[in-house]
Amino acid sequence: MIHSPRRRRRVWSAVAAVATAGLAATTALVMSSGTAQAAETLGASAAESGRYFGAAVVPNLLNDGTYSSALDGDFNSVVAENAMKWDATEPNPGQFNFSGGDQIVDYAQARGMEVRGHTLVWHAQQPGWVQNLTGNDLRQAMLGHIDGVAGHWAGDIESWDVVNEAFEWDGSRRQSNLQQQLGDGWIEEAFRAARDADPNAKLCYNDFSTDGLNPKSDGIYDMVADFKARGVPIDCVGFQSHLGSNSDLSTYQANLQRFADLGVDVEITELDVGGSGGAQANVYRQVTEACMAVSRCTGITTWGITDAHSWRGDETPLLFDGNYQKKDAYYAVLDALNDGDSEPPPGDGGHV
Ligand code: 9MR
Repeated sequence: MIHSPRRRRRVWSAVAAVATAGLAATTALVMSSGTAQAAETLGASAAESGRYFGAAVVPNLLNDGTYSSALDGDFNSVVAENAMKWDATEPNPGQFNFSGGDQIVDYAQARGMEVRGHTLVWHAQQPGWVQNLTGNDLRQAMLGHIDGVAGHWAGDIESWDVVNEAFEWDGSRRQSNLQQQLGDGWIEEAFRAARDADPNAKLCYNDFSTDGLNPKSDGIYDMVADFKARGVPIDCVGFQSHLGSNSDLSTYQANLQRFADLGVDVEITELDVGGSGGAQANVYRQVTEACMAVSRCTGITTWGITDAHSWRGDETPLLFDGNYQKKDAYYAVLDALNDGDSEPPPGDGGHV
């Protein structure tokens, strides 16, 4: 298949990234009144250890000045909350619509931000025409979708969530249409197709409720170990991390580390924490510290920017409140990214 020529943009985005990073570093040095190294935005702080700090975004909101100011001010990576999913990108067989995703990629490249890809194959948000396919028709649809979408953005995407949420809590495979129609091999077929379509993107498996050593993360661990042993292309595992203030994170870091020890990167891909105040901030801090402690944890993405636009908005789970004010959780993350060297929040006597 001949894909549109987005690939050449990588060079320009790299130039822009260097320029932006340089500016950010200079600004941080000039503005910091405390320790010289503590950067003052999430993105710049993460970048100091070679990591990214990202947010899930919605194309329409990129035109909202308050939203885009918050995004530009603190984040150096974006992912489409919905715009790159199967229902959005291939509403009819072989007929692609890249408009929302293109808007996000263009926005990011103009600012030197990285782009994560989410998600090529998932049991949810499939267009109607896919839901009724069986056997080899479904296989061909899946492979054609991966070729079309990953091919279109080839060279633009840092890491793709190739397969999303294919496991159950007990570590068994989810009995989706993909699993039932295509059998166990469908996940590796998807990864091989993604590698062919975009050899430059890192390829991730992504899931939720994998926030520690548990039967579900065990099942995924076994799959990744098997892929690595047999040379199936996989580069990273995404830990969504949809959490609450009471989440038990006692084995969170150990879980990240055991995956990293298999030879894949790990990424926190959809972080949000229901709650408020210090309890919420503490969970955010623990997640950030865990990522910082695992050298192969390459970055953190929060599943949105502001509580005003969140899939679980009534739980106020994000770093900025509904009026775009930075919350305790924001300062906890910033401080953890700076290894405890951040300035305290305005009007606060000490660290969160
Ligand atoms: O945040 C997304 C929401 O706007 C959509 O309605 C929903 C549809 O299933 O998907 C949400 O994003 C999900 C993500 O793609 C995969 N992990 C769970 C996320 C929250 O449901």
